Amino acid sequence: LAPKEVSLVEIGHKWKAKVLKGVPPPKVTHEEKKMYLLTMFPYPSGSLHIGHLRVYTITDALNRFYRLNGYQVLHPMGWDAFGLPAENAAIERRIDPAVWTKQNIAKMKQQLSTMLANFDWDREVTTCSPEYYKFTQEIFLELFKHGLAYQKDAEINWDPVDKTVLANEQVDAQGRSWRSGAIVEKRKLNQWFLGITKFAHSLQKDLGTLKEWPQNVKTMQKNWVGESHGTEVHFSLSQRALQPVKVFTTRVETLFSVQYLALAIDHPLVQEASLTDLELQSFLDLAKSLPNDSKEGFLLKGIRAHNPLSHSTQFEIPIFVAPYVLSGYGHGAVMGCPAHDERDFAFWEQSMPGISPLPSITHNGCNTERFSQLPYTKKSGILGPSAAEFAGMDVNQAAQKIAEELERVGKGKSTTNYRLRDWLISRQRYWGAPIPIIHCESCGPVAVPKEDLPVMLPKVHSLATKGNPLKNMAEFVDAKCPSCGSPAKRETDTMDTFMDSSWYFFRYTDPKNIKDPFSHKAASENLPVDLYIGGIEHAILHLLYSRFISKFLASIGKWEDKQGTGEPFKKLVTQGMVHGKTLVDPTTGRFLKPDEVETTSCSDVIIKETGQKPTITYEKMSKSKYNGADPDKCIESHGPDATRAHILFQAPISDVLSWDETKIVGVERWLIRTVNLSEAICSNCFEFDSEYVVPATLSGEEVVFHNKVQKLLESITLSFSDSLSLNTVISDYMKLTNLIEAAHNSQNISLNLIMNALKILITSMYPVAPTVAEEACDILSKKLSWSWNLYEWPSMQAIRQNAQVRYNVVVNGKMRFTHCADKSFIDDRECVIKTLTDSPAGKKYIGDKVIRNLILKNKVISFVVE
Ligand code: ANZ
Ligand code: ZN
Repeated sequence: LAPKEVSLVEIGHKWKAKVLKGVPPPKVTHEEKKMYLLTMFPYPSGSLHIGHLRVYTITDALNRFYRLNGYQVLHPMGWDAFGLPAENAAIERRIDPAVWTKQNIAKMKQQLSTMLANFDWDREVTTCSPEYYKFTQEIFLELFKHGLAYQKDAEINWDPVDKTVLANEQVDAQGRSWRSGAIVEKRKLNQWFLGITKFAHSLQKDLGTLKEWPQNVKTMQKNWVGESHGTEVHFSLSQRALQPVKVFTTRVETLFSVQYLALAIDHPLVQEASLTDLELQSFLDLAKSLPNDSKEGFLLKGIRAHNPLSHSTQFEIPIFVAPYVLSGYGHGAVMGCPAHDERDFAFWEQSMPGISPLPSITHNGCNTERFSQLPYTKKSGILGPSAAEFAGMDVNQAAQKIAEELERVGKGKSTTNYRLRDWLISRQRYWGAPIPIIHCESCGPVAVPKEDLPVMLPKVHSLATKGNPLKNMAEFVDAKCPSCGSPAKRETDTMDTFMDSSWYFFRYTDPKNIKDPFSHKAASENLPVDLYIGGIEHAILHLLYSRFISKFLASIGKWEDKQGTGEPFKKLVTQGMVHGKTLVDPTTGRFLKPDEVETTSCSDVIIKETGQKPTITYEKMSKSKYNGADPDKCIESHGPDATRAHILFQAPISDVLSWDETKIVGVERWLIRTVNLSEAICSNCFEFDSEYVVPATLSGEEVVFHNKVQKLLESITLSFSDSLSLNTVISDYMKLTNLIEAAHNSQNISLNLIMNALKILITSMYPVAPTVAEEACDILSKKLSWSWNLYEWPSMQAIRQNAQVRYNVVVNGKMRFTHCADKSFIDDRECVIKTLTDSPAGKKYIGDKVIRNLILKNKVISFVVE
């Protein structure tokens, strides 16, 4: 092929306008062939980063693939536009967050079009627009109506930098804010919560139905919900006026080894005792700063507890206050079994000197000495003599019998506990959807009537400080009680932005609805989402909240799914991160800027100043490491098609992608070759039969060619529809290109068959490289005065039996060489003799000798010569 100047950038520009008009309508559209392809909508932060480019390339390619296959694809896009980043940026720049957000959306939309991402823009949603948040508020009010939105005083996580409350989920294990990184403080405030725990069981159970979710995400969800089956046990107290202490245990069979009770620092009993006990007060002050795994304890004086199944009537169990007991879990109280639990053992070591642990589970039912190594935490063994009438039972049976007995005497029951807490949605910030509630002195919190929605977020002239300016805006705060008409105060908290993103995929199904968030019909027809693609960073919160809201909306009849679980996402794919090439000076350990290095003539990278080689690694992109990549620049210098193909080619979609722009030359060369190949094949100027179908008989070489083409087509098709192995799609394209090039050079394959294969290549490339595919299609159509529908996925054709036979050629009884030819080859004796005696091997073994006889039998050609 003559190399030709093809500019992928130019091709990209040339076709951009056309491609942007929308994906061409597929030829066949079956009502039942529907696909809801969802990609996590971005924060309008101002520019697309390379991670966005990656995920939108994936969904865009899939979108085009499914349309070419005749699906009606829903491929919408929108903006998760409320939230702190916008607000903080607006404060810094002293501009209205609404204006800032709008500018960013415009810019990012432009970038999306540059990368040729084809979204259903007529379904665009922006969560900060009143048309959208009106319905976020309506959904809040539905929750309120159903008792699932409520206010309570809560010890909350206060982010001192962003000056707002954070959900537990937004605080990391080190106690830092997920956003600002500040150490979070505890404060007590009256806050709004959503009753997600009412759905805890279904959130846990239905994970089992999500067959097409990655296991790691399901495990994270499961742990987050933290369902735990156990028993509630009531311990009565020596001060009989007091309520018994309830504990939650998953090991009720250890009841006879309880040696103390431990209470969380805000347990009601502790709070009450602290009113009169100064020592306890100072312990509680100290406890606030102790780490969670601390084994400090404070013995409550003058009060003891009684084991509910003990035959002794004495109150012999001491009660401690211990920070290791979590206040939010179970009943905030633990029955301490030093002999059988690690944490209790550690506590006992520190706080109960001189008392030995009392195991109640034994190896064989009598010999407790065998467990010299306490604590014995295995859930197996036989209950020992201390277990009264349960002695001799194995642990599982004992657990059941003890629970039954507790229930019978009214001192306990089986229960299920969850780690999941209700969702705190109050935010004391401006840039969010106002909570649509009016507080009235006589009626309490009252819902804003539906016809008064949205509660508009008032404009602020300058957002000078962090915190909530709404509080100080009398015109916002002062309102009339919708119920009794007396003067009342509007709620000034705004909603957590996870609330906005928990239902946006419903809105996409019916984005223009002005009456309701969405219609029952539109949602039920389109949901659940067939394929949801997004970042692993949303594996817990966003997905959990979305599942909750979807289930809630299903439970109140707003939509209906075939499975009846209310699960919103059928298949989930988490795309991997993009890491940037990071250069480090090996002597100083300093991160190097790209312009501090150069490439030598022997293509080594060296540090300009020192001539040393830098250490190269791939790491999470960050400004301080100078390893970021700008999607715009890449598209500008290589064109959108090459950029997209490069992204897909470099790594399987769920793996980390190590971004190295220099490696793009490979796909660039391939794309140019496809254009050149189209030109070259056309320049033969033959009459291509536009009605061409692969004929029934093909030559042996043609069969081989045909089969290879079909196998590659099958592999490409399955990669898109099944395995989502999009990196191998690119390598399959390359193989197909090589195959066609070789066939074209070999001259043994009919041009019609080659042209047919070229059409397969070009159409199947379209999802990834739409402009190059269209350019190639254009070349062929122009030169050959026929056109084909590029927008129809090539149908797969049967693999042909290979007609080639390998014949063994025997000369005077000796097997000399082999010859490949059609089955029909031996039908023509003259042709056999001529072909074989002319072949190089034939010349050697037969030469000019006289042929006396020729026997043709099966795959053996036998010469008798003299
Ligand atoms: C007695 C016992 C004996 C326990 C034993 C364990 C082993 P999961 O599985 O996470 O639900 N627990 C209960 N409430 C607690 C609280 N508020 N803070 C800290 N720990 C608490 O754990 C349940 C177990 O955690 C319960 O079972 C209880 O200790 C403890 F050999 O009760 B166990
Ligand atoms: Zn009122």
